[in-house]
Amino acid sequence: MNGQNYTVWEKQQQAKGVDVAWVRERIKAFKVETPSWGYGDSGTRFKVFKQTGVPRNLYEKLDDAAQVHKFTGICPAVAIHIPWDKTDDYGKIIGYAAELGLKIGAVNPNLFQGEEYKFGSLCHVDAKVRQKALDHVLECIEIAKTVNSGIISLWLADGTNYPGQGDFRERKHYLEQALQTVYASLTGDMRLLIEYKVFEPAFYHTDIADWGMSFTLAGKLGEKAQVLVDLGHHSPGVNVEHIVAFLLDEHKIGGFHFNNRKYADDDLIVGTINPYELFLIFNELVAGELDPATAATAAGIAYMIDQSHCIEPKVPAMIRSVLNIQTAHAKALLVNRAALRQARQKNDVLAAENIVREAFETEVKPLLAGIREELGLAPDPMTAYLQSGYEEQKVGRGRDGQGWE
Ligand code: PSV
Ligand code: MN
Ligand code: MN
Repeated sequence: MNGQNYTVWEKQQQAKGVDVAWVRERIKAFKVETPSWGYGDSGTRFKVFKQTGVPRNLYEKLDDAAQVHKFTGICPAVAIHIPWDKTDDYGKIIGYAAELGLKIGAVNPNLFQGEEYKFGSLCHVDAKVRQKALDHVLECIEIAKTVNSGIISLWLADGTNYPGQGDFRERKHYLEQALQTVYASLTGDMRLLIEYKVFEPAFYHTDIADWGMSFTLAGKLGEKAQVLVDLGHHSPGVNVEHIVAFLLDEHKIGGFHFNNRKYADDDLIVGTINPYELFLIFNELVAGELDPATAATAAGIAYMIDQSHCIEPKVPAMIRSVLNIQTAHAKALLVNRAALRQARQKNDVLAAENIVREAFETEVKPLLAGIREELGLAPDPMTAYLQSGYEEQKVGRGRDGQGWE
């Protein structure tokens, strides 16, 4: 679309009651965090497909994340996972990140890979294992303080495989006790985001299985504890946008883990299978931003990607994810809220559905390209990245700690 066509598009939107200047401002303000683990090797339960040139340490993960930020302009923070990203000098990490225009985002404890966690971590029957898990979370809080991160994203793999294996309520009590200590260690503006997941790795029961359980735990702790919604952690058919709206209204949504699901926790590129669902989630978030009663909670939401690409090249996969998120957000900003309200008041079902769907069907590529150019970015980040030569240069890292060759 050339400039003249864009002007026509803008006029059409204005005629529909869309405040285009506001839309542009909101798009510019939106940021999404990428995960350090999304740049490293990953695989399925059956095999890890090793790629050439994957980062071997946090510095190289930051190098890759910096590329995603360089070309999209909206990813200045990188989430870390401990111990995957453990280092003996976090000061150096912050400095290196700052040189790349990045900062460290959420700190994710890992309570799922130790041998001792075979039967659980914070919910384990053995007090020694529970203490070890708790110490790890407390260590992560200290790391978060060191790297100036305000967020601990807590996910437990705890659960059981068979009826009778565990005492649901006893495990819940263990968890509540541990979370009290965790919560008491948060300082300043730090927040604890509690992630839920319906199943996996445990198959019979999961100790924090759904948003209601995260919500209850967070509610008992206090304001600094909120729910983290990971798009891959629900049963098929669950209305995630409704959960989002409900949590927003309760001021209890603290963050997102974006990814794509078809069957379960697929962790693939967000927005590839069901872009309409992603848009509908943003539709609720934008509505929440516009409502003075929920605006502050909406503004505090940490938007994060939680993906592990195992068959596709990682940096372009992350760029695609970011672009899909930005597109869904832009489209949600185009919903004519006044007209939607009127249609709802009249119970005009077809008009209401049409207003929402029309925004989704609106082409936003020229809008986004124009905004990027205004910000000094290439209008098409994917093409620009692929032409930059970084993918080829990255291959030179080699493997096995040899460094760039
Ligand atoms: C678990 O499935 C999860 O969504 C949690 O957020 C973990 O920290 C992450 O994936 C690990 O990839
Ligand atoms: Mn997650
Ligand atoms: Mn997950």
